[in-house]
Amino acid sequence: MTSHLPDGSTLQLGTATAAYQIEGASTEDGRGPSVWDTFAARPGATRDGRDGSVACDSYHRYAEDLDLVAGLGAGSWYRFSIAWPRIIPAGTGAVETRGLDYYDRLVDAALARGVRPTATLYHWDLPQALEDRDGWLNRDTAEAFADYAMVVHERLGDRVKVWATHNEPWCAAYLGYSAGIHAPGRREGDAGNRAAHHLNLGHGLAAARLHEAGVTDLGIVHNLAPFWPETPEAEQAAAELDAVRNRIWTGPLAHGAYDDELLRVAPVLADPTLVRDGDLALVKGSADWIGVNYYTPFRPTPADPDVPVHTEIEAYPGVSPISFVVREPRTDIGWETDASGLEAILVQTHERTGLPIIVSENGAACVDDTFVDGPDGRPMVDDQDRIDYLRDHIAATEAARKAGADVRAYFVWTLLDNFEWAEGYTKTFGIVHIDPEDLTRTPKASYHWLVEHIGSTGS
Ligand code: PNW
Repeated sequence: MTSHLPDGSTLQLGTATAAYQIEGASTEDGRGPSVWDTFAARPGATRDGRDGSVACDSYHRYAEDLDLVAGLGAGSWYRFSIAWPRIIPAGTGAVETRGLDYYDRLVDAALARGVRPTATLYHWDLPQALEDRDGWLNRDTAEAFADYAMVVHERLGDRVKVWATHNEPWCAAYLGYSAGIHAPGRREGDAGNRAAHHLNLGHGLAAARLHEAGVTDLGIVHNLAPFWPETPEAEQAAAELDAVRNRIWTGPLAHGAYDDELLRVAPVLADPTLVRDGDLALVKGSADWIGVNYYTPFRPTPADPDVPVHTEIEAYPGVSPISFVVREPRTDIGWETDASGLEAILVQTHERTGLPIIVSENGAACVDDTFVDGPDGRPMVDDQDRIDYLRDHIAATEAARKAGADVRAYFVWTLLDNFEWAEGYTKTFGIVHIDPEDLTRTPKASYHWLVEHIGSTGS
């Protein structure tokens, strides 16, 4: 079998985006509503009250965006996601050809520029019609996901060779169904655990069918994170968090099972009406690579009334009450910066799965209010703090490779300042600035830094 993954001789670099965060055009060409359209319309759901209906308007400006990706260097990778409600607007049933046509144009435009596309099938924009039937709490959603995956593959599979099923199903499950801070905004105790199982199942069902259709490089993208206890008293909680955040995904992939500690923390995962015979066997060995999205380490500490309980913890009814220490420095979104956490999670993921790894997202929200003259004389964001973050994390990725982790590629989150979910447009992760009025794209200093870095390392 030919593999289309980077071969690992050097670390390949690229950038990543997600459909709802950049496309806009949310009612165009027959796109159905998604849970994020519905959720973002609720008062208070996003920090600035805004949604993704216009976003970066990449639905119309994708050619310009791909010029920017191509400008990063020869053969650079572009990770994008496909909006399920553009393809099957009601979640199941009728296929919208105009939605497929859009991704067809996008992929052709990428290839024409020498950009290597990798597609993620699900980055949280569930068709609202499926949420109306209980979304990821309904096992049928997993089946519907596999059907949708096949429709997309049938159209794009001749040109897209590296695929991912889900992006960060942890967020979709726990932030969506237990913490209520992401769509669909439900706060229903351990619903997150049940949604998580159906996301695992959806991945497994889609993987079986995609492999049968000839896909050789199918992955899944997780936001795995290191949990570093601050004190010996927090060790138990750290292990429990590692179970619900990390091992709930890597266990089924590597062993076809949820481990005993996870089952203690999330007993519903032992319920045979939820986890049916054969579900986890389907997931075992189903990934050809694993994506790791990394931003920050977590430092659990015994519950302290003066340290706010992180939203994380509200998502896990079964985990011992704890707080998190967040050290300096922090990015603009409040997440601690520590590149050694990336090296640690890559080595741990290698040990747990043995799979080729892609750092499928890493980047920093920065204040972005310092301007200098750009190469064309126009003002350019001087985001030295983002450059420092990226340099240190790329170095940590190289360190993980030296330590034996099979890391093939590193994708910066993200190409464009975009709709940052519950934060609206208030937090910017882009290496390209977007003018809020007319959506003009202006590369930041970090973009130019990345061009030079890719040029000098030949990756
Ligand atoms: C990830 N949290 O999202 C996503 O994959 C991207 O779409 C996103 O833009 C990026 O990271 C930066 O946030 C997350 O609250 C959003 O724990 C929120 C959380 C985690 C991940």
